[in-house]
Amino acid sequence: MSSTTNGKLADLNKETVNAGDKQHMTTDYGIKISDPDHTLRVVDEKRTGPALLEDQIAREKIMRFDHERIPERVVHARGTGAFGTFKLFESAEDVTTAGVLTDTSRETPLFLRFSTVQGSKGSADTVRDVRGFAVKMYTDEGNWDIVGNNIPVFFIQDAIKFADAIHAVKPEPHNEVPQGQSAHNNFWDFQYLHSETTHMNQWIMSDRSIPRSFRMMQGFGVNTYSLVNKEGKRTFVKFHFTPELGVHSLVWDEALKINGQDPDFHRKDLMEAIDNGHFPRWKFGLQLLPEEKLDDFEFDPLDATKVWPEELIPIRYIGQLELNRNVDEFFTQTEQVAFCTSHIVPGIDFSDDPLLQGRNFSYFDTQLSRLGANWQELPINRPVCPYMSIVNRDGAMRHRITKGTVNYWPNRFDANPPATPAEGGFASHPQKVQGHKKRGFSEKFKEHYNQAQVFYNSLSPIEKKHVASAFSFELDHCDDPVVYKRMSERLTAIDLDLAKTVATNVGGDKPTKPTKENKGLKAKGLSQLEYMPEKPTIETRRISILIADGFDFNQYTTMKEALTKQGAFVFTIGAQRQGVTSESGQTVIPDHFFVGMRSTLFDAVYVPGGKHVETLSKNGVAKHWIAESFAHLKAIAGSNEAVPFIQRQINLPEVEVAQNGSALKESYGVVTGYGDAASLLKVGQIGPDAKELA
Ligand code: HDE
Repeated sequence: MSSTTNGKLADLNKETVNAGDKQHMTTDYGIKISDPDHTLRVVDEKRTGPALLEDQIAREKIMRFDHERIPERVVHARGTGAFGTFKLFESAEDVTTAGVLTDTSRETPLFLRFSTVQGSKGSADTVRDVRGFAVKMYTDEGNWDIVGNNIPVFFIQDAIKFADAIHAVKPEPHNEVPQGQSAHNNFWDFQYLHSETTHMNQWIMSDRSIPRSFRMMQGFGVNTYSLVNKEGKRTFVKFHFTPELGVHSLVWDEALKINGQDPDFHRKDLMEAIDNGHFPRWKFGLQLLPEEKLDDFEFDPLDATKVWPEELIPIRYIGQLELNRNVDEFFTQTEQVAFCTSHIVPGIDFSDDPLLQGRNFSYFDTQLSRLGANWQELPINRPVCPYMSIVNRDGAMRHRITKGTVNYWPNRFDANPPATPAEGGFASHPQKVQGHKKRGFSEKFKEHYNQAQVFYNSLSPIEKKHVASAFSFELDHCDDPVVYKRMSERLTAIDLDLAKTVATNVGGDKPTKPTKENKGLKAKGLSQLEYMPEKPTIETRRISILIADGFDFNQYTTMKEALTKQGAFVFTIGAQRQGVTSESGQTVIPDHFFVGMRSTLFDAVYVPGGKHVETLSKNGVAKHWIAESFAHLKAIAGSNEAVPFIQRQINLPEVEVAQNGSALKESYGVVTGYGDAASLLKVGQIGPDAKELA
């Protein structure tokens, strides 16, 4: 969608200036500046004397700089955003009147911000953490924000506990350590003392918390909202976004290394895909629960520490979210965007989900301290539909000018009248409430382990192993025995073997019996292996080709072209960037040289044949590239002379390689072969469809 058809981009264009223009430099009050490089001062040929306070130009520049920073978000400070569109394929008019969910002719512009939770604004991207998935849809009826995560449940049940939960995970107060991770005493102390976190603990210790890309993770609204249809009937709803590319994760060692090698890995990955026209897409779905069925489950559907099992409440996919444009400026767009769970449009309403109730207060409030009273007027936040309140006005940095003599309702002119529901006015669903005014929860909120166990049971063996390793890593970083002993003991409520493994690794007491018997119950949709792309693809995958002087040019170009044709992003990594010469005399300018990059930043590697293998065999970085790619389960391919080179680095006799000219073999994702590169492509292990690739 271009900025002429996307209503929000057109709106932002009104505020956009081009830093590249040759327009003269001015002060902020408009006078042209003749010397931006020297302060007004007392100066002669011999001496540079003191600066003069009179220099309004220098003062403006210095003072503006002094005030460039605003408070970072108290949580989710590290983030990246992009613009996109929402399309509806199927009307949900049976359950809602919301235009965005019923009018299939619309394309609704949106902004999506991804984030991590724990780290500061400058922390690394690939930390183990929940990822935020916050969507602002600029609908014809006002802004609708779904402020979700990539994990469908949350740590706590009551918003009053949020400050404790966040203090416990954030760097500890005495020394501001650790940054960008939850592996410390306070976090796990809190987790143990709140058994309601047990379910979320399983999710965050799974591969879900180290995604390969923002483009390859699910988004969940987490909290329960309501939809209301034209008959006034209410249906509870959970929102789902399922990525077209499937759900994929890094391996932990890789994530740790990328944190140092390229802390911006995820934000660059998103920008790279969008800039190259590979727009990430998510299917949008609803889980719907008619109001009268609220009591039909052994858990309370309004408890945000529980999922709605898909066997009981299937997802109805009705639309698609696409990201198709990067931001023009980080601060005014990604940093100043402000989400509010309370931003809903007619046809959508809240529920009594106790987390949502608290969030509805918190988000608006936090924007006031982050951005000031007029935060909704900021270009990125204002709606694209007409909006007007003669009462909400003034405050710091108000810039809209509202003409007229009255600023209250009702007024003698009938200025700024409310709209009836028939005219599109928002009307809260008339909900009947009952109960006693007291602190606490109803009975079903008190069960904390069932779904945690089902989640663990539903994982594949390798995913389970990763959960055990993740708990072991985290608790190993806790040096208080009270913390790691109690937490490894808590795992007996999930699975005795898991508890034993973790206790052994981290020095917990040896668990002997389960605190909750594991009957092996499983459910759909929990293992991320269920979310593979409908059509396997290497689109947008980053593939490295290693070359040094003497590489086989034909093999290099055949492979590069075939991969590029399939939408992969191919990078040539050479012994030097000045130019690498092939056996047949052609020179290639590599994208990077060996030491500038690492295997971790790519999904696969290819080594063409040729005499260059002699150089590669003596180069520690090139050798490590192959060994590390193998350890991180990447696809590896090689031709001719590269075959024994690859095998030496992998050093596993059971990984077979071809022994003669015609044979092509693959094993453990390693594809090697003799002959031209085109015949290697036929193996099809590095692409979607062997025939297509060849
Ligand atoms: Fe947030 N959360 N949250 N949160 N949250 C914020 O609002 C809060 C919760 C989530 O990209 C803050 O604008 C409370 C659940 C995302 O700008 C703050 C509670 C979920 C983002 C806040 C929760 C989230 C935030 C800080 C417990 C998943 C980043 C800055 C009741 C559904 C949005 C801001 C962005 C940000 C409060 C729990 C997701 C302080 C009180 C559950 C994605 O208002």
